[in-house]
Amino acid sequence: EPLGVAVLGAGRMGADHVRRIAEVIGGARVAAVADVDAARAEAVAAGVAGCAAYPDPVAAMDDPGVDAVLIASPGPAHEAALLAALERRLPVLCEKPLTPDAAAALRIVHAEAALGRRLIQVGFMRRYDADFQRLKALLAGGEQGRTLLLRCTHRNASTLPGFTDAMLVNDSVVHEIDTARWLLGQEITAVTVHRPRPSGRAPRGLGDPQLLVFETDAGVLVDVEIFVSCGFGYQVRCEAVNEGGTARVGDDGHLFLNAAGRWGGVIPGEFTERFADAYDREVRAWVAAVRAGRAEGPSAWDGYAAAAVCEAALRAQREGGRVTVESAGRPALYEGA
Ligand code: ISE
Repeated sequence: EPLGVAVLGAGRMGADHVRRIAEVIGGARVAAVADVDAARAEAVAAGVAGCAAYPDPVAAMDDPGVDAVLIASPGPAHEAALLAALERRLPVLCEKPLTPDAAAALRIVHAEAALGRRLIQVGFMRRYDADFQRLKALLAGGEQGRTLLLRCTHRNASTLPGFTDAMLVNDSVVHEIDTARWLLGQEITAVTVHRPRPSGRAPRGLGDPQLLVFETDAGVLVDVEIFVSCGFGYQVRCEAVNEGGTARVGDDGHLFLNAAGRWGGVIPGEFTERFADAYDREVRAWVAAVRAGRAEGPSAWDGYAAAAVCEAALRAQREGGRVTVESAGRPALYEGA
Protein backbone atom coordinates (compact mmCIF):
# COMPACT_ATOMS: atom_id res chain seq x y z
CA GLU A 1 0.00 0.00 0.00
CA PRO A 2 1.48 3.38 -0.93
CA LEU A 3 1.65 6.00 1.84
CA GLY A 4 -1.36 8.34 1.57
CA VAL A 5 -0.12 11.92 1.93
CA ALA A 6 -2.14 15.07 2.62
CA VAL A 7 -0.35 18.08 1.12
CA LEU A 8 -1.29 21.29 2.94
CA GLY A 9 -0.79 24.38 0.80
CA ALA A 10 -1.12 24.29 -2.97
CA GLY A 11 1.19 27.21 -3.75
CA ARG A 12 4.52 26.99 -5.54
CA MET A 13 6.14 24.53 -3.11
CA GLY A 14 2.97 22.55 -2.36
CA ALA A 15 2.18 22.05 -6.04
CA ASP A 16 5.79 21.03 -6.68
CA HIS A 17 5.62 18.42 -3.91
CA VAL A 18 2.30 17.10 -5.26
CA ARG A 19 3.94 16.60 -8.66
CA ARG A 20 6.96 15.00 -6.98
CA ILE A 21 4.89 12.50 -4.98
CA ALA A 22 2.56 11.73 -7.87
CA GLU A 23 5.18 11.44 -10.61
CA VAL A 24 8.75 11.21 -9.35
CA ILE A 25 9.09 9.18 -6.20
CA GLY A 26 7.53 5.80 -5.49
CA GLY A 27 5.81 4.41 -2.44
CA ALA A 28 3.42 7.29 -1.85
CA ARG A 29 0.33 8.88 -3.33
CA VAL A 30 -1.31 12.26 -2.80
CA ALA A 31 -4.60 11.45 -1.07
CA ALA A 32 -5.65 15.01 -0.27
CA VAL A 33 -4.67 18.59 -1.02
CA ALA A 34 -5.73 21.57 1.09
CA ASP A 35 -5.53 25.28 0.42
CA VAL A 36 -7.44 28.24 1.87
CA ASP A 37 -7.97 29.12 -1.77
CA ALA A 38 -10.40 26.28 -2.56
CA ALA A 39 -10.11 26.78 -6.31
CA ARG A 40 -6.34 26.41 -6.11
CA ALA A 41 -6.65 23.19 -4.08
CA GLU A 42 -9.13 21.83 -6.62
CA ALA A 43 -6.97 22.76 -9.58
CA VAL A 44 -3.97 20.93 -8.11
CA ALA A 45 -6.03 17.91 -6.97
CA ALA A 46 -7.64 17.63 -10.40
CA GLY A 47 -4.30 16.58 -11.87
CA VAL A 48 -3.96 13.59 -9.54
CA ALA A 49 -6.13 10.46 -9.68
CA GLY A 50 -8.02 9.78 -6.45
CA CYS A 51 -6.96 13.02 -4.78
CA ALA A 52 -9.54 15.01 -2.76
CA ALA A 53 -9.43 18.81 -2.35
CA TYR A 54 -10.23 20.67 0.87
CA PRO A 55 -10.20 24.34 1.89
CA ASP A 56 -9.48 23.27 5.48
CA PRO A 57 -6.15 21.62 6.40
CA VAL A 58 -7.58 19.64 9.33
CA ALA A 59 -10.34 18.21 7.13
CA ALA A 60 -7.64 17.10 4.67
CA MET A 61 -5.75 15.32 7.47
CA ASP A 62 -8.99 13.56 8.44
CA ASP A 63 -9.51 12.21 4.92
CA PRO A 64 -9.67 8.41 5.34
CA GLY A 65 -6.87 7.86 2.81
CA VAL A 66 -4.34 9.94 4.75
CA ASP A 67 -1.40 8.33 6.60
CA ALA A 68 1.03 11.28 6.70
CA VAL A 69 1.13 15.04 6.15
CA LEU A 70 3.34 17.33 4.10
CA ILE A 71 2.99 20.96 5.22
CA ALA A 72 3.79 23.50 2.52
CA SER A 73 1.56 26.36 3.63
CA PRO A 74 3.09 29.72 4.68
CA GLY A 75 5.04 29.69 7.96
CA PRO A 76 2.37 31.39 10.10
CA ALA A 77 -0.03 28.47 9.36
CA HIS A 78 2.43 25.78 10.48
CA GLU A 79 1.84 25.68 14.24
CA ALA A 80 -1.87 24.85 14.06
CA ALA A 81 -1.30 22.24 11.35
CA LEU A 82 1.59 20.64 13.26
CA LEU A 83 -0.40 20.42 16.49
CA ALA A 84 -3.35 18.85 14.66
CA ALA A 85 -1.03 16.30 13.01
CA LEU A 86 0.62 15.44 16.35
CA GLU A 87 -2.81 14.97 17.96
CA ARG A 88 -3.61 12.49 15.22
CA ARG A 89 -0.17 10.81 15.52
CA LEU A 90 0.45 11.52 11.84
CA PRO A 91 4.07 11.74 10.63
CA VAL A 92 4.83 15.14 9.12
CA LEU A 93 7.28 16.63 6.69
CA CYS A 94 7.02 20.37 7.41
CA GLU A 95 8.53 22.88 5.01
CA LYS A 96 10.83 25.42 6.65
CA PRO A 97 10.50 27.41 8.78
CA LEU A 98 9.06 25.05 11.42
CA THR A 99 7.30 28.18 12.71
CA PRO A 100 8.26 31.82 12.23
CA ASP A 101 8.88 32.43 15.94
CA ALA A 102 10.83 30.58 18.59
CA ALA A 103 8.03 30.42 21.19
CA ALA A 104 5.73 28.57 18.77
CA ALA A 105 8.59 26.27 17.70
CA LEU A 106 9.22 25.41 21.35
CA ARG A 107 5.52 24.59 21.84
CA ILE A 108 5.84 22.13 18.94
CA VAL A 109 8.99 20.59 20.41
CA HIS A 110 7.26 20.13 23.77
CA ALA A 111 4.11 18.69 22.19
CA GLU A 112 6.19 16.14 20.27
CA ALA A 113 8.43 15.36 23.24
CA ALA A 114 5.27 14.68 25.30
CA LEU A 115 4.34 11.96 22.79
CA GLY A 116 7.75 10.41 23.37
CA ARG A 117 8.43 9.81 19.69
CA ARG A 118 9.56 11.82 16.72
CA LEU A 119 6.89 12.43 14.12
CA ILE A 120 8.17 15.68 12.59
CA GLN A 121 10.84 16.20 9.95
CA VAL A 122 11.65 19.78 8.90
CA GLY A 123 12.19 20.54 5.20
CA PHE A 124 15.79 21.73 5.32
CA MET A 125 16.42 20.23 1.89
CA ARG A 126 20.03 21.35 1.55
CA ARG A 127 20.96 18.44 3.79
CA TYR A 128 19.85 16.23 0.88
CA ASP A 129 21.79 18.11 -1.83
CA ALA A 130 24.62 15.98 -3.22
CA ASP A 131 27.19 18.82 -3.18
CA PHE A 132 26.33 19.86 0.37
CA GLN A 133 26.59 16.21 1.43
CA ARG A 134 30.08 16.06 -0.11
CA LEU A 135 31.08 19.19 1.78
CA LYS A 136 29.71 17.73 5.01
CA ALA A 137 31.67 14.50 4.46
CA LEU A 138 34.85 16.46 3.74
CA LEU A 139 34.54 18.53 6.91
CA ALA A 140 33.66 15.48 9.00
CA GLY A 141 36.68 13.61 7.58
CA GLY A 142 38.94 16.32 8.97
CA GLU A 143 41.56 16.21 6.20
CA GLN A 144 41.54 20.01 5.97
CA GLY A 145 41.78 20.50 9.70
CA ARG A 146 39.36 22.65 11.64
CA THR A 147 36.91 25.02 9.97
CA LEU A 148 37.50 28.69 10.75
CA LEU A 149 35.00 30.51 8.56
CA LEU A 150 31.89 29.59 6.60
CA ARG A 151 31.21 32.11 3.82
CA CYS A 152 27.68 31.90 2.44
CA THR A 153 25.89 33.57 -0.46
CA HIS A 154 22.12 33.25 -0.91
CA ARG A 155 20.55 35.10 -3.83
CA ASN A 156 17.08 35.01 -5.33
CA ALA A 157 16.29 36.67 -8.67
CA SER A 158 13.23 38.29 -7.15
CA THR A 159 10.80 37.71 -4.37
CA LEU A 160 7.08 37.71 -3.78
CA PRO A 161 5.55 41.13 -3.12
CA GLY A 162 5.12 41.75 0.59
CA PHE A 163 8.44 40.11 1.54
CA THR A 164 9.63 41.72 4.78
CA ASP A 165 12.87 42.05 6.73
CA ALA A 166 11.56 39.34 9.06
CA MET A 167 10.85 36.97 6.15
CA LEU A 168 14.35 37.59 4.83
CA VAL A 169 15.56 35.87 7.98
CA ASN A 170 12.74 33.41 8.74
CA ASP A 171 12.23 32.16 5.18
CA SER A 172 15.61 32.64 3.51
CA VAL A 173 18.55 32.88 5.96
CA VAL A 174 16.98 30.08 8.01
CA HIS A 175 18.54 27.76 5.40
CA GLU A 176 22.07 29.01 6.18
CA ILE A 177 21.35 28.76 9.91
CA ASP A 178 20.48 25.09 9.54
CA THR A 179 23.29 24.49 7.03
CA ALA A 180 25.85 25.95 9.44
CA ARG A 181 24.56 23.95 12.45
CA TRP A 182 24.54 20.77 10.35
CA LEU A 183 27.88 21.22 8.56
CA LEU A 184 29.76 22.31 11.66
CA GLY A 185 27.91 20.33 14.32
CA GLN A 186 27.95 23.52 16.40
CA GLU A 187 25.37 25.88 17.83
CA ILE A 188 25.07 29.53 16.79
CA THR A 189 25.43 31.76 19.83
CA ALA A 190 25.34 35.36 18.52
CA VAL A 191 24.28 37.40 15.48
CA THR A 192 25.16 40.77 14.00
CA VAL A 193 23.35 42.23 10.99
CA HIS A 194 24.92 44.75 8.61
CA ARG A 195 22.92 46.64 6.02
CA PRO A 196 24.39 48.33 2.97
CA ARG A 197 22.26 50.85 1.11
CA PRO A 198 19.32 48.94 -0.40
CA SER A 199 19.23 47.97 -4.05
CA GLY A 200 16.90 50.02 -6.22
CA ARG A 201 15.37 46.67 -7.25
CA ALA A 202 14.41 45.78 -3.68
CA PRO A 203 10.67 45.75 -2.98
CA ARG A 204 9.48 48.79 -1.02
CA GLY A 205 10.31 48.63 2.65
CA LEU A 206 12.77 45.73 2.30
CA GLY A 207 16.42 46.31 3.19
CA ASP A 208 17.98 44.12 0.51
CA PRO A 209 20.74 42.90 0.49
CA GLN A 210 21.85 42.30 4.09
CA LEU A 211 24.97 40.74 5.56
CA LEU A 212 24.57 38.59 8.65
CA VAL A 213 27.46 37.39 10.78
CA PHE A 214 26.91 34.44 13.11
CA GLU A 215 29.26 33.23 15.84
CA THR A 216 29.28 29.61 16.93
CA ASP A 217 30.02 28.02 20.27
CA ALA A 218 33.33 26.73 18.89
CA GLY A 219 34.47 30.14 17.66
CA VAL A 220 33.67 29.77 13.96
CA LEU A 221 32.34 32.84 12.09
CA VAL A 222 29.61 32.36 9.47
CA ASP A 223 28.82 35.23 7.15
CA VAL A 224 25.74 35.26 4.93
CA GLU A 225 25.00 37.59 2.07
CA ILE A 226 21.26 37.46 1.57
CA PHE A 227 20.07 39.23 -1.57
CA VAL A 228 16.55 38.30 -2.62
CA SER A 229 16.15 40.73 -5.51
CA CYS A 230 19.48 40.25 -7.29
CA GLY A 231 17.70 40.06 -10.63
CA PHE A 232 19.81 37.40 -12.38
CA GLY A 233 18.83 34.03 -10.91
CA TYR A 234 19.04 31.70 -7.92
CA GLN A 235 22.46 31.22 -6.36
CA VAL A 236 23.41 29.44 -3.18
CA ARG A 237 27.08 29.10 -2.35
CA CYS A 238 28.91 27.98 0.71
CA GLU A 239 32.66 28.01 1.24
CA ALA A 240 34.35 26.49 4.25
CA VAL A 241 37.68 28.13 5.04
CA ASN A 242 39.66 25.51 6.91
CA GLU A 243 43.12 25.33 8.46
CA GLY A 244 44.42 23.19 5.62
CA GLY A 245 42.45 24.41 2.61
CA THR A 246 39.06 25.61 1.48
CA ALA A 247 36.04 23.82 0.05
CA ARG A 248 33.18 25.43 -1.80
CA VAL A 249 29.84 24.26 -3.16
CA GLY A 250 27.32 25.93 -5.41
CA ASP A 251 29.58 27.61 -7.92
CA ASP A 252 29.54 25.49 -10.99
CA GLY A 253 26.56 25.85 -13.25
CA HIS A 254 25.43 22.49 -14.52
CA LEU A 255 26.05 23.50 -18.08
CA PHE A 256 29.18 25.22 -19.34
CA LEU A 257 28.87 27.24 -22.53
CA ASN A 258 31.16 28.80 -25.13
CA ALA A 259 29.21 31.15 -27.37
CA ALA A 260 29.37 34.57 -29.02
CA GLY A 261 32.85 35.40 -27.76
CA ARG A 262 32.08 34.56 -24.14
CA TRP A 263 32.40 31.59 -21.85
CA GLY A 264 30.33 30.77 -18.83
CA GLY A 265 27.64 28.74 -17.16
CA VAL A 266 23.93 28.84 -16.66
CA ILE A 267 22.30 30.14 -13.47
CA PRO A 268 19.04 28.43 -12.48
CA GLY A 269 16.08 30.75 -12.07
CA GLU A 270 14.45 29.23 -9.02
CA PHE A 271 15.15 27.12 -5.96
CA THR A 272 12.70 24.48 -7.22
CA GLU A 273 15.14 23.98 -10.11
CA ARG A 274 18.47 24.35 -8.27
CA PHE A 275 17.44 22.00 -5.48
CA ALA A 276 15.11 19.71 -7.49
CA ASP A 277 17.30 16.66 -6.80
CA ALA A 278 17.61 17.56 -3.12
CA TYR A 279 13.82 17.86 -2.77
CA ASP A 280 13.39 14.51 -4.56
CA ARG A 281 15.90 12.82 -2.27
CA GLU A 282 14.38 14.48 0.80
CA VAL A 283 10.80 13.41 0.08
CA ARG A 284 11.88 9.92 -1.03
CA ALA A 285 13.84 9.45 2.20
CA TRP A 286 10.91 10.77 4.27
CA VAL A 287 8.44 8.38 2.63
CA ALA A 288 10.80 5.43 3.11
CA ALA A 289 11.39 6.32 6.76
CA VAL A 290 7.68 6.77 7.52
CA ARG A 291 6.81 3.47 5.83
CA ALA A 292 9.51 1.77 7.90
CA GLY A 293 8.21 3.43 11.09
CA ARG A 294 11.44 5.41 11.54
CA ALA A 295 12.05 9.14 12.05
CA GLU A 296 15.15 10.75 10.56
CA GLY A 297 16.35 13.97 8.96
CA PRO A 298 16.17 17.43 10.52
CA SER A 299 14.01 17.26 13.64
CA ALA A 300 11.58 19.63 15.33
CA TRP A 301 14.51 20.44 17.63
CA ASP A 302 16.52 21.58 14.59
CA GLY A 303 13.50 23.68 13.60
CA TYR A 304 13.39 25.23 17.05
CA ALA A 305 17.16 25.83 17.19
CA ALA A 306 16.95 27.65 13.85
CA ALA A 307 13.94 29.68 15.06
CA ALA A 308 15.85 30.76 18.18
CA VAL A 309 18.70 32.05 15.99
CA CYS A 310 16.19 33.77 13.67
CA GLU A 311 14.67 35.53 16.65
CA ALA A 312 18.07 36.90 17.66
CA ALA A 313 18.69 37.97 14.05
CA LEU A 314 15.38 39.85 13.95
CA ARG A 315 16.39 41.71 17.09
CA ALA A 316 19.78 42.50 15.57
CA GLN A 317 17.99 43.84 12.46
CA ARG A 318 15.79 46.09 14.58
CA GLU A 319 18.18 47.22 17.26
CA GLY A 320 21.60 46.89 15.65
CA GLY A 321 24.65 45.55 17.42
CA ARG A 322 25.47 42.01 18.46
CA VAL A 323 22.61 39.93 19.85
CA THR A 324 23.15 36.68 21.73
CA VAL A 325 20.92 33.68 21.01
CA GLU A 326 18.72 32.42 23.82
CA SER A 327 17.92 28.75 23.66
CA ALA A 328 15.77 26.46 25.80
CA GLY A 329 17.05 23.11 27.02
CA ARG A 330 16.99 20.17 24.63
CA PRO A 331 14.43 17.49 25.62
CA ALA A 332 15.80 13.96 25.95
CA LEU A 333 13.91 12.87 22.82
CA TYR A 334 16.36 14.86 20.68
CA GLU A 335 19.57 13.94 22.44
CA GLY A 336 22.30 12.82 20.10
CA ALA A 337 20.14 13.83 17.14
C1 ISE B 1 12.06 30.36 -0.05
O1 ISE B 1 11.00 30.17 0.83
C2 ISE B 1 13.05 29.26 0.07
O2 ISE B 1 13.00 28.40 0.90
C3 ISE B 1 14.21 29.38 -0.83
O3 ISE B 1 15.09 28.32 -0.70
C4 ISE B 1 14.90 30.69 -0.53
O4 ISE B 1 15.97 30.85 -1.43
C5 ISE B 1 13.95 31.85 -0.66
O5 ISE B 1 14.63 33.04 -0.35
C6 ISE B 1 12.75 31.67 0.25
O6 ISE B 1 11.86 32.72 0.08
